[in-house]
Amino acid sequence: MKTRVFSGVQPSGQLHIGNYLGALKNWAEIQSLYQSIFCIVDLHAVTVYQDPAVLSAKIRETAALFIAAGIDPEQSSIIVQSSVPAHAELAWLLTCVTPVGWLNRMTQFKAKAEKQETVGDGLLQYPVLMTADILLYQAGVVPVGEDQSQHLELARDIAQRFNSIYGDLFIMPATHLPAVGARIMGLDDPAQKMSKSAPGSGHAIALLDDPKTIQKKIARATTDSLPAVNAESMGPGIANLFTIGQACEDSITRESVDGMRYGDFKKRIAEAVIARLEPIQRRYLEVTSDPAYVPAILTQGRDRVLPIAEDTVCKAKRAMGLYV
Ligand code: AQP
Repeated sequence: MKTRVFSGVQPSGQLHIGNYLGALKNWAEIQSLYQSIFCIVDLHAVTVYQDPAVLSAKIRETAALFIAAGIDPEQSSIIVQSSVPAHAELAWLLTCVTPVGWLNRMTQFKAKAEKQETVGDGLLQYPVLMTADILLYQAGVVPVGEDQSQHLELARDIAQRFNSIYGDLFIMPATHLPAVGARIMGLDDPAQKMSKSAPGSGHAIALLDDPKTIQKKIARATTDSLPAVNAESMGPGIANLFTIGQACEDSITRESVDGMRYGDFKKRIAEAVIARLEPIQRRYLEVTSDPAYVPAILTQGRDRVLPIAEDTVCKAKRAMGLYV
């Protein structure tokens, strides 16, 4: 049997070029090598408040963007997390073997908790739910951006702890990072990860941004006060734009941009991003032209994965002595 791959994206805002280069592009490239399951993790999204009407629309939009970005629904299962109850059920079982100290150490929890007036327990439990997502399908490989590496390490720790208490059940998932684009930073602040929920129109390039908007955002991106690119020593803003360009187009290399004036360099990067996103945006329009298409793909995906998920939960409950 092929190794299983699992990964997910939260439908918590507009998907951006960081989500694409750190996750979706990688998924599309490796999907044929594995038995792949790609998930819209809506239960994760509600760890911070989401407007219900917006969330419900974003779930469909995110699924359509998966397909537009190259996920083939015949080859890979595309699912919505909340449509498979076993995600939440296994998460509870794993919560019971996870020390709170492990969760308190998570940097994403600390960063997100700082921004909340009241910190919901779901935010603390976020990485346990993510562990359940992965272990539910006995995924051997999890392709993610660098920001998720710590959560993946925790997933292995939780799996190991469960196995050592209740007997070997879960396989250890390996982290798979993209060669280029594992960490895309905000255009307005190259010290911060590009993020869906960050405020400001100059922060992220959305996958559905039109060419003019992309040109404008890149033209305004924060750089330093030097006049031209020094390929040997790029400041963080220029290095971030270079990473974006290089991940979008192979012909963008250090040699090809060395000595370019910043204005010309930014135009070149914008061209590469626009060219990379154009077929995705075209496909998105096709995919969404029939309103019944995406829901049908999500039902098909759920029906394919349900038996795997239910089997794992059953085994975990049995191992713990619960009533099955
Ligand atoms: N800036 C990034 N660079 C590279 N990869 C990234 N990913 C996210 N941001 C970057 C990768 O995209 C996948 C899905 O991310 P997510 O939606 O589950 O959550 P996130 O990491 O918290 O992404 P955001 O955009 O920052 O969302 P919000 O603002 O809602 O929290 C993951 O594989 C992630 O590594």
